[in-house]
Amino acid sequence: MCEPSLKLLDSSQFLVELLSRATKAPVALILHQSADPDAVGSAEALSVLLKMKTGVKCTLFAESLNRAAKKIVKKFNLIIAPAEELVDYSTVILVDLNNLDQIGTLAEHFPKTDCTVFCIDHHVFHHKLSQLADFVLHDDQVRSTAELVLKIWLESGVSIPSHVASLLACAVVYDSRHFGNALNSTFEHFIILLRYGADYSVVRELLRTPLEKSERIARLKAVGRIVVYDEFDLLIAVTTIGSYEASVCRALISVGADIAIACALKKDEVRLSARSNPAVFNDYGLDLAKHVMEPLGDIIGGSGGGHPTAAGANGTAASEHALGLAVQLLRKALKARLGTSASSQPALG
Ligand SMILES: [Mn+2]
Repeated sequence: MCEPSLKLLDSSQFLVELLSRATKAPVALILHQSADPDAVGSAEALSVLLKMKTGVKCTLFAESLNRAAKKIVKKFNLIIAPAEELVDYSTVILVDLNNLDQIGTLAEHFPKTDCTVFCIDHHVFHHKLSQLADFVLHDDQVRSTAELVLKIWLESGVSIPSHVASLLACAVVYDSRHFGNALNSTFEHFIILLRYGADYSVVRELLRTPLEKSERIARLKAVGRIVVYDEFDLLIAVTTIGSYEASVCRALISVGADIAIACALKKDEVRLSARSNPAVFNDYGLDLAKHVMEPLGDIIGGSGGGHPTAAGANGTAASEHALGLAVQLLRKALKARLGTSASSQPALG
């Protein structure tokens, strides 16, 4: 599928490679499962640029969209193609993801041969990426893939249309959690998008997605099954749930957990999500993607990854077993960072 050596490029080299290959044959832009505003906005912005520069046909593929992404797709009349149409592409761009376990059923249709694979992403670098992609633009020091797409647009010399600026602005605001974890550069990039005509009132409205009843029920049930460990001077909350594992983690962090891990069993697949407050990464150096979810994904026969403070893994283990492994990996990583032993007794359960 790929050339033997992965090429890590900067934004201008990435654009040059992309323009040299995306000329006549159509291009597929592939998004992760439950694609979010960053995935959708980045992919559409990139496809608009490619169409303007080369006239090539670009198609976006995603197994599913989250609620905010659905609103964006509707507002901007975007088209997301069904998985069955992902055939015979010789150029593929992975957007906002860096391993194929994140694309769900699209993986069955992923081109197997003679395909040049580009990847543009800001998640923690995944060790499998070198076997997957030929050309990579990767930077985990930006809060969104959209900021990497913005750099490409600025390199291209083409003025950014206002609707593209709004799409990228949605992505930046969403992935920075409404600037809650923004860096100086996040604001700088956002201001550039405003100058190109991004409309913040539109962005705010599109990203307003009150929780559905089923999600609130999942959160409440998860609280009923919670076990809290008081270790390493941290409150670690773990729980099992049927779905909404990422939402459950966010809820547990907001009510006081330093680290939250939620495990959901869906059919024959187990999915785990983890979140930590920023102090856990800043003060302890714990990277949930690198130290916990990536190794966990390998152990349970699936894959894991994400960001230092927001990560996930899936596989095929029993949920209690997978959750136990996650806690073990977490303890091991914290011990390695602190050089202390700690009680394994639940603080409350
Ligand atoms: Mn993202």
